[in-house]
Amino acid sequence: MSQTARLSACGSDDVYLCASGDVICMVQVCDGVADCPDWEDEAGCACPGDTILCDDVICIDNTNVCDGVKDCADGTDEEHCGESGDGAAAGRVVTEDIL
Ligand SMILES: [Ca+2]
Ligand SMILES: [Ca+2]
Repeated sequence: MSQTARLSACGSDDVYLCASGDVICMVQVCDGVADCPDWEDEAGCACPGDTILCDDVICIDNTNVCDGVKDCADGTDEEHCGESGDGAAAGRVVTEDIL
């Protein structure tokens, strides 16, 4: 879809400019899907419900935490498995009942 078509699809002026120059709709910001090439539109968003922040950029389902597979590029979802209490990084919500 061309930038112009995208803009008209968004309606009004509710658009977000990615650092890459791509234009997305404001409703696509923090919707859990990467619309900017570098996930920029999802950076800094609070993760909804049953998800955790991954790489400080994206949210992954917390059923993917400590499942033995690295879902985060840096493996943070597998990093603190088996540790207790303050082993978890600040801001990450890792519940005990995910198994
Ligand atoms: Ca998005
Ligand atoms: Ca995982």
